[in-house]
Amino acid sequence: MTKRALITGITGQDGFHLAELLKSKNYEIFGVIRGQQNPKKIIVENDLPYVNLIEADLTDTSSLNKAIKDSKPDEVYNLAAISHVGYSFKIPNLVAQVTGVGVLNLLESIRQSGRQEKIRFYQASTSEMFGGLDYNRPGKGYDENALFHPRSPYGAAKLYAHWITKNYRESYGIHASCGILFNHEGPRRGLEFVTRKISNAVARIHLGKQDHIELGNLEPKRDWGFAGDYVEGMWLMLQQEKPDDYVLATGETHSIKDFLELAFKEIGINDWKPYVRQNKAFLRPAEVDILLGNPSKAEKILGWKRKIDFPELVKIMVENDITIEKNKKD
Ligand code: F7E
Repeated sequence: MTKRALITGITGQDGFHLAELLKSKNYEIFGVIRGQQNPKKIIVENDLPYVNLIEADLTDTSSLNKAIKDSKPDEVYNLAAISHVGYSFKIPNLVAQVTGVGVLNLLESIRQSGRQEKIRFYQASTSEMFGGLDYNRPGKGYDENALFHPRSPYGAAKLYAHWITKNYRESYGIHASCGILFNHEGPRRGLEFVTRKISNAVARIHLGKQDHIELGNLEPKRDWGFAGDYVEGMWLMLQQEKPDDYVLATGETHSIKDFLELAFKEIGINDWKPYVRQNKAFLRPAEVDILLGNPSKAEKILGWKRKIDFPELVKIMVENDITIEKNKKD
């Protein structure tokens, strides 16, 4: 029988990859779209024509109730959030409402739908909940039992969402799982995130459209994987008999300087330094210095493993941006 999935955050990078994956598995897919005249609606309509769009908002419970009622989902994937860590310092209250309490609203809609036993729920938790502090850095990377110490309004809101999801699992028996995902990137990543910002700038420098890039702190290290690999892990979590929480990561960490190095090499530039300037506007009030994940549990229980490694990821992103920028007039 065809399964039905409801995806919040369908306009984002992960929504796109997940919809493609579920389509290949013959799901009927419903995507929550938010906001009046959302400019991303047309992109979803073009790129994912098989997705049924439903207008709703995580902060509006009645619209969520209707989304659940209309889509009658077997699986709900909550990928929606205000997800930019730096921006979350500027609108902390809104981030708490959307990224944090919004998840409670969605869980309540599921609980009160009369179909809670039939629905499996995925919550997009994040490595930002760990905070990257020295005392909290196990040698083999953060696993599901590492201590949490979020360093941003975004991380704190996600931690609330994480715990309320676990709470609904324990209190009401909802089949709810949290994927604690480390950074995952790719051609569909928004230009406001550092990897895509770099791949896009490198492409433009290559084509003579700009001569430098302005960045913030170049020292932080991240465990960067490919988003297409990670949505497979989300799906696998909901296919398990029992709900649980899993870290998805590569088990490697690289600095922004490493990313710059590989990205500029793709266009034949060995020394990236003359092309990079620091702009204090991109510094954050508190930084997460290092993130390294330990995906052993997901590898063992879900049989999940990342396929694309770091150099390949950088290459894919730069090549994609060169193609896009070549075809764009500006
Ligand atoms: O920053 C530094 C910045 O914004 C990475 C989100 O998907 O992953 C993402 O959060 C690092 C930080 O991602 C610029 O200070 C330097 O240390 O690409 P990012 P993020 O903050 O790691 C986690 C797992 C999530 O859950 C989030 O939703 O790069 N950095 N210069 C910069 N970052 C940005 N954005 N722009 C710069 O110019």
